[in-house]
Amino acid sequence: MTKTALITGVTGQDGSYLAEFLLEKGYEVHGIKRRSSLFNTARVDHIYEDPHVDNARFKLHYGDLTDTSNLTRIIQEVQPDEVYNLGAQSHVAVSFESPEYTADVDGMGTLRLLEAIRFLGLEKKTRFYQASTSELYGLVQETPQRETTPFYPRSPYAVAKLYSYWITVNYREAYGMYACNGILFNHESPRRGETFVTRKITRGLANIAQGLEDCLYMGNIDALRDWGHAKDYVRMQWMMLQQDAPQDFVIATGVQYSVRQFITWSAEELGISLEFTGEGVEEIATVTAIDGDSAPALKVGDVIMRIDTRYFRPAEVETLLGDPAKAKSELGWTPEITVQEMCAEMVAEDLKTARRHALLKEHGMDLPVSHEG
Ligand code: NDP
Ligand code: GDR
Repeated sequence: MTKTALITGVTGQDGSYLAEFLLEKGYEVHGIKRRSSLFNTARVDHIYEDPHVDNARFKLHYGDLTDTSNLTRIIQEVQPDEVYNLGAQSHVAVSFESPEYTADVDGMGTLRLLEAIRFLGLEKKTRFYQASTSELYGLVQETPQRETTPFYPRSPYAVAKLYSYWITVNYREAYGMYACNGILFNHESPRRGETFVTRKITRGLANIAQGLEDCLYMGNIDALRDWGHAKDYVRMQWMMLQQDAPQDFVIATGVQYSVRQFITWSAEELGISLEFTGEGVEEIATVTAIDGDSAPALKVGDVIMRIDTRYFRPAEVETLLGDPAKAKSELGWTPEITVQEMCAEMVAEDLKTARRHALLKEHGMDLPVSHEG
């Protein structure tokens, strides 16, 4: 029997990898996309199937996590075996600027989905995955963080996700639903949104190397994160829904590095050696050597990173380090891609794009480069 999955947030980083993964497993995959004035399906265009063709296994529906009626209608139509709730206003810094919207989408959105499943009498059929987050640990109470570590959220995003975590547990306990939380630590890829720190760095440095930008402006580069690859993490999202009983799991690598270290690695992938000097907001990174031909626009002595306080957050999560022991012992899951391999892949992809843009620029076809992030 072909299984049917519904993914909210299918146009995002994780949604696109998960859709690919489930299609490979033979699923019929439905995704919810938002109505937007521009196309927003770039991450899933390569798996798009013409809905007019018989037996299309990948289908998109317009919808929004703020709209109960459309969520209920889509679930009724799709009758999913599995729902993956990946949709969210997922940017922590943005959540301070749009706290109410973030609460609505990231908190109430989860309740709307769970209620729709229950209202439609699907609570014994439909399994539910909630995209929970290491941001729940916020001001960390224990290191490394595991399933039993107390939460202390530090942003409107994390507080909204805390509601979603507990409402998922509650529907499991109250209605016997197969509902579980994956408490995922940061995971990245070449498909990562451009304003998250890793992608901002790999894209920014590739652009600088090719002469499309001058300098990377960063926030708190002392922050420590446990970074994995999104491909490894979506595999685990699926595994969590294939067990005899629903449980919550921490998904992490168990290793942490600073944002500064990620800048150093990314620069090295471009053949650039950097020296960090100065303290606090005065800190800068200067080019000390250049190897190879990836950075034709740079010379020794160029300053390519500065601190801009506008990227500081009203309350920061300084350090996160996960303990994936339970996922390993109970599900046999371990990450296959290291953070250094992931960084190399991200830089290579962004360099390809930057080279194309530099070529266009050389021929008088200048493309605007967005600096926001
Ligand atoms: P992205 O930001 O890449 O994707 C978020 C998705 O949610 C996009 O498809 C976006 O649509 C969609 N979305 C946003 N608002 C709404 C809305 N109102 N209604 C419906 N859909 C909406 O996130 P990731 O793929 O990185 O993360 C997936 C999930 O996992 C998120 O819930 C995130 O909070 C959580 N998470 C992520 C981690 C990470 O490190 N990546 C770690 C832990 C948890 P559009 O494309 O139109 O913007
Ligand atoms: P995070 O990811 O907040 O951990 O949330 P992000 O990549 O945005 O920040 C990581 C750390 O880097 C610091 N930082 C900067 N961050 C950004 N975006 N831009 C900067 O210029 C910058 N300079 C320093 C941040 O302060 C932070 O400490 C991500 C999201 O995917 C969430 O949805 C998810 O739940 C968590 O990871 C786990």
